[in-house]
Amino acid sequence: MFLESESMSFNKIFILGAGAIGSVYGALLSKRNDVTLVGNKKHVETVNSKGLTITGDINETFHPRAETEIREIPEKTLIILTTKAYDSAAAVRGIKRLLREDTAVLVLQNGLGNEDVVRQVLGANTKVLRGITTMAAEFFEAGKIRFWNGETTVEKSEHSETIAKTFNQCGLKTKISDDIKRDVWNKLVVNCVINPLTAILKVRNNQIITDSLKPIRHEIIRECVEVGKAEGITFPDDLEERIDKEASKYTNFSSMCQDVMKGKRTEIDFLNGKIVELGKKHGIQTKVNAVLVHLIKFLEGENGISRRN
Ligand code: KPL
Repeated sequence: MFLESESMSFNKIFILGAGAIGSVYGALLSKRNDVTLVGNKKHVETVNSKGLTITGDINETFHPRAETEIREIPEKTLIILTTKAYDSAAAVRGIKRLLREDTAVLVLQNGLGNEDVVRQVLGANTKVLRGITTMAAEFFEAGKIRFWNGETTVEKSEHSETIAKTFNQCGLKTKISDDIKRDVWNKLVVNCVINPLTAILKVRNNQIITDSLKPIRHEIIRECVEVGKAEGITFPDDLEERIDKEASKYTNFSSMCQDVMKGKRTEIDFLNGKIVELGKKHGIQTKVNAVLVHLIKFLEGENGISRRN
């Protein structure tokens, strides 16, 4: 294990699951760090041959390394997990035997409970940290991503100062949370509102901020907050206004909307599905969230995705 005061940098950073968001982190971090993106074959080949072009809030081509799997983990490595939430267990199972005592794993995905899944697979000896991001990204095609800047928040731990410094140095605005559970829940509510509505309606995030959808948005939030409070979470009083304001800033297609449009499985089970699950545990009605889960599963079914996969 290395102490923060002894060393304030990582020898190596892997982006495990280099989709839209992960690729943006990898690109920006490659400005000053040895970064390898781990992603699908086509993306990896394009990044290695032509580079990774990020447009939107920046306009630049980067040249991180790219591989389809991690073969070796050097000392002082940070692994940023940005796979889809449902792929977490399989992704980390594949690297378990390569982990070192000083490897840190930062779980930077949407959804609730992901870090528990990762901890369960990797065991108590591996340092697993939770983080969240308000950045947004669209995967145009292999090697090309569009990006909306935002903020990264990481859980307090022995690695957090190093992570925050490493990220901030590369233009990724990052802070350390004083209550990561609260922050994860607040991001969860944002996703529970934006992701299924945009995916069902096939519109950009800011397009759901209409008066006609206000009762639905606010009912989703009300149910989430009731369940969250039963889990011991505190929320700001003006959460509805905050989410409306935040969503209206995003002109991107949400990750769930992109998944549905591409015929891919979504993260619904880790978002509104978790609200329904926890609602049952606490005896709280979550009818609107349940309807959204069913509608998204219908769309996944239309895309030929079996829930057993
Ligand atoms: O996390 C997101 C997502 O698309 O999954 C938001 C914050 C809604 C940005 O699109």
